[in-house]
Amino acid sequence: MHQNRNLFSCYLQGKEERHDKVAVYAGNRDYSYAELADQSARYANALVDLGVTPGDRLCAYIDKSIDNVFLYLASLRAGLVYQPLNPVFQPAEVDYYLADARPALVVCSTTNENRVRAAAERADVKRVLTLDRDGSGTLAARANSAPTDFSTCWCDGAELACLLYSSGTTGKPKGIKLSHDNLVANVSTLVDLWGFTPCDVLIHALPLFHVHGLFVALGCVLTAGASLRLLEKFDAGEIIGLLPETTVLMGVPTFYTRLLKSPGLTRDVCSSMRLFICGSAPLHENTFNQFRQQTGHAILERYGTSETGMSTSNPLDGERKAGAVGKPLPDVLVKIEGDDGNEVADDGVGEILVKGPNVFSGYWQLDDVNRNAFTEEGYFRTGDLGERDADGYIRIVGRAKDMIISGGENIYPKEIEQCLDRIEGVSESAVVGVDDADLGERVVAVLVTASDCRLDKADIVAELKTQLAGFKLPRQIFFVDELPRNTMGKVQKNKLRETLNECIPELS
Ligand code: MCA
Repeated sequence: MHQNRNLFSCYLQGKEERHDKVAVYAGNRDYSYAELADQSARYANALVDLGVTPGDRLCAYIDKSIDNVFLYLASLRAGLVYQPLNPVFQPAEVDYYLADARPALVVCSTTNENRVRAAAERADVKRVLTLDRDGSGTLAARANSAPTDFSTCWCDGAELACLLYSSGTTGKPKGIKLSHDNLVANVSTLVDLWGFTPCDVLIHALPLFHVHGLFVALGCVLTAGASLRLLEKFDAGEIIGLLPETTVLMGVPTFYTRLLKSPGLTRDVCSSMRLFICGSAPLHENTFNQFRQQTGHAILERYGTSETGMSTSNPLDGERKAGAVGKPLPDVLVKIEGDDGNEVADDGVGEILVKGPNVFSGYWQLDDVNRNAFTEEGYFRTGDLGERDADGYIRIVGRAKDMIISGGENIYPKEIEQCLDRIEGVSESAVVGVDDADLGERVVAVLVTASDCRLDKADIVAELKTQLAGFKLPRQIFFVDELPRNTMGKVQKNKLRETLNECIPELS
């Protein structure tokens, strides 16, 4: 009989030799691999008792905690499709995800329970249970009294493990279907490529609802039988304090710029570190160089998308080039396609296309979109623009899609513009990302108002706050008489961005 291809097996199944080893340090406790197995079994039993069955979606709208890790593992073990949501989403945003994915169960914090119950009712979602950061809640209570043995759901590999959402030019988030095979293939490659061993200790300060924190950081550690320190969120001082007992850090560029600004980041505190990895947004060459000078470490930059997981990486051994995201992973094919549909020559710019076992099978219930998302040969069109140098290293030079990356979070202008356009007195709006030393890009809104209307910026933000998560809110708002348009009447966002970058000072 062939082996179970459930992602959980890759992490823990039948790996008795690592049972006593610490898997996670969280708060002032540590959790062994055996405890992860037991606790995830309890949660899996609780889920099955609730009547959910393999293939059902489980929406996790919860804060980061060790119980969040148990729940994620339980979802895999029970054969459910894990749908994580950013816990800072507003009810209006949650409505959409519930209506689209139709989960069998939503797990949320007690604070959000009433709002989620109302949203669940609107979307005809039957079960709402709670799980709080401190390990309490109605689901936690059920798990606490459940048995610690559970037979992990058998998978052939093609079954969905996760449904992650990313927005698009229309402003409507799309569900990304990731199978157990997609996730196993990518994490296994990364563990080898980045030289993970059971001796590694990784600082985990990323959210647990994105590819980066969930599949890459947590995934590499569990696959390798290493350990991680689970931090609630990024805090530069806390991380610098932990570096002497750490071997790997994964982060977005904002982590590195903030670490450089903090006191105490020296070669000495990094002496046990073997690897700093960066992704999710472009790492500025200055940050790479300054970090190297101050710590002696060349940050390893890599590139991925939610649809593909990781696709390229700078090498563990060998030159890590500043401003480059490295070469395709060993089992991944990357093509750079020009406007004419042909592959471009070295140093030519084109769209990055990706094919391999890491690539998702399509967007959730969006057959029309899926037809254009892949080429005839099965390459996924990332929408990112790149070029490949003579050594085979790829650089990301732009995005074909109208998207802002702020602090590693992807933000879609359309979604914000739609909210702005609904405000009385706003005739039209354009939202762009301008350069920001801390976040890489920050959200800026430019508005045209009706001639007889004076709008207050604070009121606009207050109105947006009721509909959008805080990280999407414009940090600055400008009023103009008209938006720059091309001859076709299309708003020239590039021009707007250039003007704003030239005219407005950095925020302090
Ligand atoms: C928080 N705020 C933000 C952001 N995060 N504003 C803009 N952009 C952000 N990313 C706002 C909050 O709304 C709040 O506003 C204020 O900042 C402080 O909030 P706090 O939670 O304290 O923020 P922070 O701790 O400073 O967070 C910044 C951060 C965080 C550390 C950069 O956003 C982060 O961990 N980002 C990582 C995201 C990530 O994992 N991306 C991977 C996705 P107010 O004060 O007004 O309320 S991409 C991926 O997975 C792909 C495939 C890949 O390749 O990796």
